[in-house]
Amino acid sequence: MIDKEKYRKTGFQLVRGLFNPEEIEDVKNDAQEIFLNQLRYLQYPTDEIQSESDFNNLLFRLFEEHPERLVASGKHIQHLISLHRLALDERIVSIVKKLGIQFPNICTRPVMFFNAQKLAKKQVYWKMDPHQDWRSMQGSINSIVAWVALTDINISLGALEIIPESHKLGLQAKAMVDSFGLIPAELLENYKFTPIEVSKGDVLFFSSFLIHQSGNNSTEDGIRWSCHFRYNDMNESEFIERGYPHPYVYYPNPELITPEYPSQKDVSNYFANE
Ligand SMILES: O=C(O)CCC(=O)C(=O)O
Repeated sequence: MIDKEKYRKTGFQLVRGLFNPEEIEDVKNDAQEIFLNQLRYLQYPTDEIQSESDFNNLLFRLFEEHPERLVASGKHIQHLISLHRLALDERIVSIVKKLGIQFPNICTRPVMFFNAQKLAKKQVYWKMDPHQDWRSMQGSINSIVAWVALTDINISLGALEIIPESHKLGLQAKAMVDSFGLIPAELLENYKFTPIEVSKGDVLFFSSFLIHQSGNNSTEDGIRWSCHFRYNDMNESEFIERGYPHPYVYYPNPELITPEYPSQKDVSNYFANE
């Protein structure tokens, strides 16, 4: 049940089983299929995959041997149609409205995370320090984040950790580091994080001012799959008054990433053979 009063007090609302496991598996399978295309192309032994851990180990190998292919695949995963559909799903939108957003709008593109230390060159790519999302969003004061579990996530897989009621502290993230508005360590001395263990399909809604951090994925070969959506309220009066700031920048690389590609022949061959 959605309890707006409790949400306003605590800064979060956990909705168990908002999506059924099959719907969630479809989204994760799409992401894995993108990686599998690269693994097959490189002739990794994908036929021998029998478990999640077999798949994960091939992905760790891909990152070691061809990090640029893993990173590029990860970028395309952010554009999955199934991921974007989830962000637009009426079940999410209606809850965001019940929690106080009158005219919900997408704040920024959806993101999918697949966190494991073995898939990251920097800590921020698998474990985020305490931060508030509002600092990067700069949207409406009632903006909301929906954090969707794409797999079961317990403490050892790095359950998200939050500080209940910390949204009421207001904007404490003064500086941006690696695209996140980090919280000064002194402030945290007086607070305790609460880990939120979730099952696939559960959704944690929280105020963009709620202080949170990644838990520690301490598993040997587990990947912590999740996706995160952010919503503004286009009817919120101060957002209107501030002129609807939008801090995200998105532009294409001006270089040809595959040099000399495509030749005229590549293009005419494709259309000739279709
Ligand atoms: O999933 C996580 O561990 C942290 C994600 C997060 O905090 C964010 O995207 O703002």
